[in-house]
Amino acid sequence: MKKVEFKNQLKAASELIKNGDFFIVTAHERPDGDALGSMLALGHGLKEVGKEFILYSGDELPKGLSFMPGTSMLTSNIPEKLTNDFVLVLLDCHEPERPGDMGQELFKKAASVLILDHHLGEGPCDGEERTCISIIDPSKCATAQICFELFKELSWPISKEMASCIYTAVLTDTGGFRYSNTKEDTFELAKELVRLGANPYEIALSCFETKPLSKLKLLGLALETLEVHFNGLLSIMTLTPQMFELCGSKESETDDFVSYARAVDTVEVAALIKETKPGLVSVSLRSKRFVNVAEMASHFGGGGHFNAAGFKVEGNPKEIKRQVIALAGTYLNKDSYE
Ligand SMILES: [Mn+2]
Repeated sequence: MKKVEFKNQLKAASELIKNGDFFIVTAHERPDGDALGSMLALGHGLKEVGKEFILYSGDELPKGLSFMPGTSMLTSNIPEKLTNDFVLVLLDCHEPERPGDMGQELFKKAASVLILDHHLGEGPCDGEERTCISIIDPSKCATAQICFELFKELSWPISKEMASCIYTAVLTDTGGFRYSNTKEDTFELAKELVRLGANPYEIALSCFETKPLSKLKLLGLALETLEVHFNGLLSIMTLTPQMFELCGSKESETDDFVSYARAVDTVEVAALIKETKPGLVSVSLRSKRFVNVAEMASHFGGGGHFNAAGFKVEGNPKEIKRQVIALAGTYLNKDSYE
């Protein structure tokens, strides 16, 4: 997104917020630190200026993110008699179905729509007659960075709570300032957030060093399944419903497992193949440098970023694994598959 266009869209978005009275704010399902951080930061801001709003998430709050200030504002209930007099704010995703069951309905009913996202892809605003503003900027390290810039455009004061939510989003979406989306302006943003009251040590402890034992036990089982293909260029880890049951752990606890597969020295592409319920398979893909895993995921109806993406399909996990290996092979320029 060009700078001028970004600035113009930001202005339009701030007008939409100033003029709106009632907002339904949501993000992609199985929300991560950026999805929740963006929602909560916006919630704090809307509350401060006296706007009515709902922060909707159909999922249970992931335990590891429950430290974020303002989680009591989240709800999984949308009033049944919903007038269409609301602004839908879609965060950290741009497809109306990404928030889960309610997504499409909210998108249909909304009087106007605002989308803030940093994933690759086009928003649904083309051809819309109502106000539909989408700011999709993959150059941003996190959606919360766009939120922060929007708050500045609105001249909202940024509280310690808002700063902490945004810092959490930035820290988690950059993998602790390690991923390729970490740039000069990421550190500038982080510096400003710390100045505004975010506590880097406490947030880092909460994000990375408060794992439930069940999660580490499950990670142990997952690591047992680690295998490599194409001379070590592709690594794959697998999780079955039985493993979840054995460890008493939840799907939300596996969000960073794929990074262990990616950490193998020879690896370019890593995949975590996870059968959460019998027949329901979700796959996380990561790459280090040259493979666009968002494009890989799009072959299965998914999407994401250049170096981090995923998809969810129904089917046999063994068959899906075979397909992932075959597809990865075409990206890793191999003549034959193992
Ligand atoms: Mn994000």
